[in-house]
Amino acid sequence: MTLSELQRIYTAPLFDLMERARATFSSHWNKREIQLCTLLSIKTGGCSEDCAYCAQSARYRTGVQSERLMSVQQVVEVARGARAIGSTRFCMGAAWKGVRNGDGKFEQVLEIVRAVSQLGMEVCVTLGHLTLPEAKKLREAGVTAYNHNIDTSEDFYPEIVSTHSFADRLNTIQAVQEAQIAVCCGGIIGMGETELDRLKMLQVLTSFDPPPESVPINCLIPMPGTPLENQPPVDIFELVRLVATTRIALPKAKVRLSAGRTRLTREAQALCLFAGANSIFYGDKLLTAKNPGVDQDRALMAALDLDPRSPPLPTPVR
Ligand code: SAM
Ligand code: DTB
Ligand code: SF4
Repeated sequence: MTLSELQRIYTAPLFDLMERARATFSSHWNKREIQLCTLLSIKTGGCSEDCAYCAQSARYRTGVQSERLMSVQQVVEVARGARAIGSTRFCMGAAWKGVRNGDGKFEQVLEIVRAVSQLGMEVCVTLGHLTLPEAKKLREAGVTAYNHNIDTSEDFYPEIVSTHSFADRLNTIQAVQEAQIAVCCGGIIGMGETELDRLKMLQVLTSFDPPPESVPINCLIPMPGTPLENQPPVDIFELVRLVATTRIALPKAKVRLSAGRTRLTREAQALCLFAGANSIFYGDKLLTAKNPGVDQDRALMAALDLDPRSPPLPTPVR
């Protein structure tokens, strides 16, 4: 889609935009269903990169305790817990610049993936930069999706990160696609970018071939100690417009209402879910930040008559 097409969609009268997004959503998805995904930080803090939003960068004093890579057993235990509460996707994040084939840490991640992939959930990892050989190994180990966000427009990117480039992000995404792993790619709003930056980001997402399987839309959580700690919250109608425009531009993508739900009211979340968001992160914690509690999300789903997406049928044992 061109930027001007996206602008035309985005700037329509709000209720027209929502109606259109809703219609697109209903014709491509079961509109009563929502996917629950659980996140786990398998390696926390001490990251070499300087992403201005991130509590895990070693450059900022954020109070996040660095933790070594978790053991296979520890991760499997958390993953089982996620499955037990109804999550059908388990996403593991590591605070690294990237991973390299042959590295002991990467081998351990592969072990973790092999174990988690036995549990029957979608297995997503977000490990930073990689190239084709690493992507192929992850796929062989059982990864079904790789999360790597472009986060904002190419123009605004240098304002939030200096230790790697927008082009580096795209190269990783290309390697993931070449290895035939589903791409989960989205961004953050509320970092000081303009609405045009957000649409430019969306324009890049629509140019992916194939289009991203999932698009996380994060609202900045202003983590204390980071350069963005004082950013004001985003306007709810700007968020709804972006969700709706994403649904229209990428009808088959799972649109995830991701970080920052603790600052959204139930009504605000309902508008986003009406406009075509069909997935949330579920569980008390994101990577290092708070997420609404499980009980609160259960109550929200009940109030909105949404059902968690059913897990895939287990493969019969012969
Ligand atoms: N190190 C890997 C990377 O950079 O891709 C993976 C982990 S990183 C924490 C994953 C994504 O979480 C980021 O791309 C960003 O979109 C989101 N994120 C991180 N901190 C956030 C914050 N404070 N508020 C909202 N989203 C955040
Ligand atoms: C994504 O786009 N959002 C998730 C997931 N991908 C890895 C991470 C949100 C992190 C929020 C900040 C934190 O927990 O430190
Ligand atoms: Fe490191 Fe990822 Fe955080 Fe950037 S977003 S500082 S790469 S963990």
